Amino acid sequence: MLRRILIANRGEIALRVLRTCKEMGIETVCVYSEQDRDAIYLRYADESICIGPGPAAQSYLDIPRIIAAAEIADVEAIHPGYGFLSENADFAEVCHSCGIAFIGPPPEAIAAVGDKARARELARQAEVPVLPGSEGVVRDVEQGLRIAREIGFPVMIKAAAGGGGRGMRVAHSELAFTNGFLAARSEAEAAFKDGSLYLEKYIEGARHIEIQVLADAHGGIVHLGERDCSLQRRHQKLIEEAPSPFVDEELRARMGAAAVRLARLAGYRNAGTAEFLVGPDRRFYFIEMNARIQVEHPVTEMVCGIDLVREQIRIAAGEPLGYTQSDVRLVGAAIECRINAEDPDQNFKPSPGRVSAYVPPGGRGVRLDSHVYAGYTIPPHYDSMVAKLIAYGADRAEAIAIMSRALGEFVIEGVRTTIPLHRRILATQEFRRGEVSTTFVEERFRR
Ligand code: MV4
Repeated sequence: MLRRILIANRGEIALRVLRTCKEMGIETVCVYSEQDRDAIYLRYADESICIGPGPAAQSYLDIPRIIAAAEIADVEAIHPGYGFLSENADFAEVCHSCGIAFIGPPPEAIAAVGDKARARELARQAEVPVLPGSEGVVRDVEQGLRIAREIGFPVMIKAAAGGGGRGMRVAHSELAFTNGFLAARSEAEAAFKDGSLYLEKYIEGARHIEIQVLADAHGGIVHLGERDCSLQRRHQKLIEEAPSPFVDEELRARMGAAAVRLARLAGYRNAGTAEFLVGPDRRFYFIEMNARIQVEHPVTEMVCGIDLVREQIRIAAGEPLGYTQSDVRLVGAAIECRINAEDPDQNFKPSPGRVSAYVPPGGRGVRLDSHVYAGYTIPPHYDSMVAKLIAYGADRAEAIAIMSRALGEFVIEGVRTTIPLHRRILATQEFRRGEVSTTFVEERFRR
């Protein structure tokens, strides 16, 4: 087993990874920016190293600084968390060449699924359904138009280096296509330094459902069921749940088998997530694969009783999974609300600052993943997510009841948060019936 791990991240996920390391008897090394000096998890770590100023480019995204810290602290492995360097194939490569295990997929697998056009081709080869679209990237507007006419409007123009909704455009007509294509290209070039684009038929009214997979270094691959992430606002997920109220045993088995086939063909290892769109007709289409632990992983942990970070560490250490698909049992229902320090009255503008009062919820069925404490100052430099509140119940109705109760208890003062928005969403009939579309929040909670 690994003896000492560096956690190359911050906030709740740094604490989340640290907790599992402690439970496994693994020593922890945290790195932090000058803006994160007061982070609570630094007090729990065996060693903490400041790696630079607040801006992530000079700290959490700076590969040489992180590798230097890892060598000084003499760690055997690096856990990248999510965001930052977690899906950077070059970083994974550098780790390995320095004799440090990267707790994630092999660099080749990160690169293969990180190119979304390539991932689409891999999916096709693995006989995983994809939407009608381009084969690989599109050269220019003319070629794009030809393909768009073939597949029929509306089409979606997506950045090969993108994902998570960035650099995407919907085109409903030929004229809109030309404009959208050029706009998406500039956006992708600016955001990812790669203007490569591909096309997909645009489907409306789909649910966003993702399958968690685990793959060891010995050919063992399992899926851990789905998470329903349909409740989003501007591509930011608000609420996730497992299992999906929309997915039955049969659909789960088919989507799970598809995700496993893709992982096998991609030479995938460690934890990963295959994202699908599922139409009202229950047909599913692969859209992209995420090569990291995801923000919403706790809902899967709750229903399958598996610590995903522990599995990531064991896999990176070369251990076999030790169980097969038939050993995986999903029990109960879990819901996660992402609590952001944002002001819903000011178009969700970030609301950093000092937390003057903090009363976390607790009790039966409640899990709170957060690094916040009373007196903590939320720095303005980073993502505004400050807590993940997870409720677990015997079924969805119980999970909703526990979540509503916990949201009622939760007090965060000094900054604006999305807690009141979550209370209102949980109170709607639509959410309670499990009938929310991806446009629900924008339509129903606009002001
Ligand atoms: C789509 C789509 C419709 N058709 N692709 C959003 C996140 C990114 N990973 C992919 N996304 C979408 N891709 C095709 N071909 C609609 C979305 C989408 C969406 C999906 C789920 C939940 C909310 C959404 C909001 C806007 C767009």
